[in-house]
Amino acid sequence: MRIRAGLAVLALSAALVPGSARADNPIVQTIYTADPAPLVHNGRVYVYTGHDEDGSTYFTMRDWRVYSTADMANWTDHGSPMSLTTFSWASADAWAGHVTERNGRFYWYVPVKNRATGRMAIGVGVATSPTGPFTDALGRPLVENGEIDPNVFIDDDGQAYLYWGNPNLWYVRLNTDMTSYSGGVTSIPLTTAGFGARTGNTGRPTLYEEGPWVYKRNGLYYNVFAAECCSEFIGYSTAPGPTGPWTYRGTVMPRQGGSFTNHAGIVDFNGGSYFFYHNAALPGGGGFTRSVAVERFTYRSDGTIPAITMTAAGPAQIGTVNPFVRHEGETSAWASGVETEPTAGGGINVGYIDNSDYLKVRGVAFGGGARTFTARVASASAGGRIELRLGGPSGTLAGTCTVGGTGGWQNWATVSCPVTGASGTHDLYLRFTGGTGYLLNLDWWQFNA
Ligand code: FUB
Repeated sequence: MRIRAGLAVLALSAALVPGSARADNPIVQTIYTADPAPLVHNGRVYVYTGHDEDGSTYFTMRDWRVYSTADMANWTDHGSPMSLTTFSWASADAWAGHVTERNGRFYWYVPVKNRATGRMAIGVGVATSPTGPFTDALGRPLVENGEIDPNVFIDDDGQAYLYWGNPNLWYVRLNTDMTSYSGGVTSIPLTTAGFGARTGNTGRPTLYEEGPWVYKRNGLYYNVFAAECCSEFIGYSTAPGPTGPWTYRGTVMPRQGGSFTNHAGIVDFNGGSYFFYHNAALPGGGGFTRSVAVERFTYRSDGTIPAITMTAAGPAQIGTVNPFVRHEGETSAWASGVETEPTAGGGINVGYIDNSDYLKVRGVAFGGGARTFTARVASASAGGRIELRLGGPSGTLAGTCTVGGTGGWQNWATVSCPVTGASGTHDLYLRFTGGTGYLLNLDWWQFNA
């Protein structure tokens, strides 16, 4: 799949961020992503997403994806560690899931269509790493009532709750194994006091539509959800306990961004609070070709959530990137024109690179200066060049590495070239140039001082 940073992104940037030259939202530019579920683990934010297929005219989704960051600006693509094929009993609809960690295991709760019943059911993938691979924990659905969008919250007393639902809102109490539950499937009453009154369409009594995101902060329980389809906005309710009673508190994110759905996930990381959502910001974007984005926000002193607006800039970077250690090619703030793919032998590489494609790495601290640049590359064609530019894809040229053919797209070789004028902190652009057709693949890069 090939999404070019074109007029749609520039138009969104101009519309949402007057005067801003940065445009690092949405956080994934190589494919369409949806339904973000963030998880903080070991100093990184992992975001688990769905994957809208190119040209989709329905929620045509076959696998899930994982991305992570340490600085909220540069995101690493970890590929697809779970798909419909993980669940032998599932036939379609790899929709909005949620990952939680317990006792060193990562549990990925997902809604999929049960082939046997034709209904939506909740399956559980399990892994020992946040990036998988995930396997089917049960070999069957954990719970099935035709409804979607699972979300798990583990309270301070260790009791875990699985919430889900559209058009209703349900929960079960999970056992500590996270793959079974005690007691029955319980309905959360959708009262207008709890979830707001719908003014317009349909027979639904409240604003609640789908996509619950339940968490606890300073003793208060929050349920942030997609409201009042279609199009959806994001609203929220609070409660004194994990099962209610809920009180509707208002809008978190208004209708914006060109997708008729939205889907929320919230985490605190490194002293900041971050709101993940999706929109239609990439070229070709729409209700079935969505993209995950993120904003930083601050709770009000009374714990209420301010209205959050979509931006094309995204959050400020935390810290800087050290160029003198190895970086994966698939870690960037913006990837223009390229794709990622599994690398033979493991990992991910950047591929399908054409003339003028580029990768932006935000906030690279060269300090007193870099002398050389080294990259792991492969090319089944005649190769091309990697231009090292500072501040923009046409910014100051600090070096050019020539890449020749290596005899295959997975035949890897190391190339180096001299660097001049790279000192201080800059956004680094790896700009690829050459002839027609695919030029080269990039696995990793590093500068030397
Ligand atoms: O992505 C498919 C569905 O669209 C999700 O399950 C809902 O939350 C909505 O975003």
